[in-house]
Order: sequence, then C-alpha cells, then structure tokens
Amino acid sequence: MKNKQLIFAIIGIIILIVGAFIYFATKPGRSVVEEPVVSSDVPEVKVVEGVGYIKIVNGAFKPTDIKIKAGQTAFWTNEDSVAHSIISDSGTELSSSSLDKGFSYAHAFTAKGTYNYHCQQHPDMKGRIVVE
Ligand SMILES: [Cu+2]
Repeated sequence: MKNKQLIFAIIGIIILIVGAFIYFATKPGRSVVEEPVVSSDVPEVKVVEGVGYIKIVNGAFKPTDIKIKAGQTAFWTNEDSVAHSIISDSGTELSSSSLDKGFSYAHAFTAKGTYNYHCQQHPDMKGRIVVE
C-alpha cells in the first residue's frame, strides 16, 4: 500500500518536472521569433531627394510630424503587423487604401499648408505634414 503511494508521488513529481522543462525550453523560442519585428535599423531620414519617409510602427506614424517643400512627396510604409491607412482629417488630399504590412503609400504635395491625417482603422493614430 505505502509502496503504491510512493510510486504515484514519484510519477507526479516527474510529470511536474517534465512539464516545467517543456514550458521553459519552448519559451525562449517564442521571443526569438518576435525579435525581428521589434528591431529596425532604418535611419530616421526626413527628406531624401524630395521624398519624406514615414514609417508605421507599433500603431504610430514615425515621425509624427514632417516638414517638406511644395512639390515634394511623402512616402509611408507600413512596418506594423496590422493594417493601417492614411486619411486626411479634412477628407481631401490623402486617401490611401488599407495597407497591410510591407505596403506603401505615396502622395505629392503641390500646395503649401498643414495637412493633418489619421488612420481610418485607428482614429487615435495621427500625423501631420507641413508643406512649406
Ligand atoms: Cu492604424
């Protein structure tokens, strides 16, 4: 009788140890998969040869504000895992489709002014282009 209880107790402990081992052994694998999404070595370039680059990362436009000259272009690239869009607050000028990860949208600004925009899917995501 006592031997049986001892054997069950030992089996129970072994199951716990194996379970804990599997849990911790698979955990680092998950963070390795997530790392490339977080890392980004793209420099914070504002305007290169007449194009102002804006990245969409972690649910935000980066940089949020950019300044360009009339005739120059703003170029957005979605590097986020969810889809986003670029829509003018005014309802005119900027109107991208829903951009999945890796997709871009470009718009050339001909008139000076301040252009506020947002993401249609996430109204709290806001950005601004100042055209001088
Ligand atoms: Cu969005």
